Amino acid sequence: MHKFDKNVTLKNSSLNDPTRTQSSRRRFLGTMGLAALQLTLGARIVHAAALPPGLVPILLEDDDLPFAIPGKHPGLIVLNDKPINAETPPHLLDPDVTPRDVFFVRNNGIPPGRSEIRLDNWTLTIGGESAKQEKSYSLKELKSKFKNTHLHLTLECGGNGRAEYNPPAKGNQWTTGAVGCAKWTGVRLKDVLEDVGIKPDAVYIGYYGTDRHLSGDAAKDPISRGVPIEKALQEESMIAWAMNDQDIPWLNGYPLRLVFGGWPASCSGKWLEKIVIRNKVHDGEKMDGSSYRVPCSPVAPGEEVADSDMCIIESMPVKSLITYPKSGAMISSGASFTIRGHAWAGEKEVTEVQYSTDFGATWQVSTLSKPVNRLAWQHFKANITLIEKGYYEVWARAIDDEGISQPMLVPGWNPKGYLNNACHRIAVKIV
Ligand SMILES: Nc1nc2c(c(=O)[nH]1)N[C@H]1C(S)=C(S)[C@@H](COP(=O)(O)O)O[C@H]1N2
Ligand SMILES: [Mo]
Repeated sequence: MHKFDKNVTLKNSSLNDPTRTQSSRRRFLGTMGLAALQLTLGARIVHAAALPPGLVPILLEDDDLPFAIPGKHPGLIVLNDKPINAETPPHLLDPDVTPRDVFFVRNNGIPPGRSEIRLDNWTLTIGGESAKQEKSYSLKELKSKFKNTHLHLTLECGGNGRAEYNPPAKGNQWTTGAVGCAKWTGVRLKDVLEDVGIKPDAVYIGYYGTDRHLSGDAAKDPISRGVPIEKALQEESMIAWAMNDQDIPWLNGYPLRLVFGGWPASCSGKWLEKIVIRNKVHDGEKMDGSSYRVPCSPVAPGEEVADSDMCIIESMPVKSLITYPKSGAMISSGASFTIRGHAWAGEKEVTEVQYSTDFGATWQVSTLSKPVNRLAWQHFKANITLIEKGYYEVWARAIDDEGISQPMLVPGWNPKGYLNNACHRIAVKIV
């Protein structure tokens, strides 16, 4: 991780207030199921039957003990443990390439047990009514038969930013951290689909993973989404087995997943075992109703929307995140300090990131990098000097190549709280 500038000292922002964190953490621990508690403890509770419900094991009350998600950084913010969902605080997203252990986790069901996953008999099957044949590949075949590709691709959950909608939307209350951009290694989905053969009537693909429905019902899928065939056939659409040159972390889909940069991350199936080529829009779990769909035309906050008026989310909107300094930084008057972060725009490129230190009254232009490849996030930075002592906010606003910029306020309300791309703000105190 980076070091803070010498002249930047840090103070906890109110959100990171230790008393608040501690009490909400304890409350959260108290609601955990036995399995999750044991996972967190890293040990079986021998006399579990005698443990009063809601009692937090004393080891977990130790404030120095990080909240442990297997394979993940202790600084992740856990939103739910049934299933495990965790987001990344902005300052942990500072590196250009999101490290494996900080990449957010979004699960709809029960992940396959880590020890159940066997590489030697893992197969990916391609079928569906618009496939010319059904064909299966072992991991070894996938890796050796097709050209390997490496791409940096941004994945953002469609519900990132949901917490800000009013009336509130049900679901994980993501703030800003359901996003990351890693280096993925795998093969082009296109090459594999073409090896199987695509019938001319193909319009969509759908995926199936080996995770299980929360109810335990084996006949139900936790999620089975997909993308139009045009997106599936893009050069950047991948079947990946590595993240940042190592195995994909267990909770991010080890050993195999789809990666569709720039689209809601729900399209990118984890623990991938089957892809179907469809002659109609894929009708798997969470493709209909209000799941990953928004009103086709704007509605008033709280308005009921008929199913027939909902449209599937495709490319994600323009957005940016300030990853340095951490909100709450204290900086000496007159000292130059750096701000930096990332910006992305779904299928599009970001052409400018502006920043303001006076609540949007005036905007300045930051230095912006080109993406390392299409569908990778871009990096912005600027040097700021503030003289007058007091409280400031730094706001960032990205603009895409069609001239569309991020809104200052939460954009169009929708029943499930998707697509919030409002500007990110951090607090800075000049002392
Ligand atoms: N098999 C499977 N794939 C899945 C999911 C899931 O629950 N099961 N969740 C989807 C959603 S909603 C998101 S946002 C991304 C999250 O990917 P990550 O956990 O690697 O961050 O995975 C998608 N792929
Ligand atoms: Mo998601």
